[in-house]
Amino acid sequence: MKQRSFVMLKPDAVKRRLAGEVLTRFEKRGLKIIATKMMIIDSDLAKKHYGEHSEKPFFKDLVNYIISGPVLATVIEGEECISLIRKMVGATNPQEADLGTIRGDYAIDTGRNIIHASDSPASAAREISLFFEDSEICEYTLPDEELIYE
Ligand code: YYY
Ligand code: MG
Repeated sequence: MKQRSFVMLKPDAVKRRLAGEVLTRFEKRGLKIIATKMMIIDSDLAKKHYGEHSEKPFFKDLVNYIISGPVLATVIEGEECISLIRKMVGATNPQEADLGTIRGDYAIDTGRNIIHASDSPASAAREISLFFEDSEICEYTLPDEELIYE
């Protein structure tokens, strides 16, 4: 099933000049970027985005960190792409992330783990609507889709 996932390159990724490299991984996999924008998010949006963690001890640091610099908010589309992207991203704690995953290749600390990706269809829908208007999402066909999909 075709899915959309919300992917966000965190301030460490942008400031370490890794944004292009990380997006390239998704492009090379055959996934389609259908929206992206750089933004400095305010604490209201950050708290909503990470609402499920509001009672966790790391919540305050997480919010302060995610508003500390620019993020690249992105929507990616592809067959079953929510779980596919989570596999490409790797474990939350980069120390436990396999080599070859984004976090396993570029990150060291949990609190600076480069990237966010939706963990379910429900969170993808919620997160995409938090960050994007429908009019900001671009529907188009890739010329090589028949080489990517059966
Ligand atoms: O979805 P994912 O980003 O892999 O992990 P979550 O459990 O949703 O946590 C969101 C975010 O919170 C994580 O990417 C880093 C931060 N965090 C933390 O700082 N310390 C923890 N023990 C767990 C998560
Ligand atoms: Mg999560």
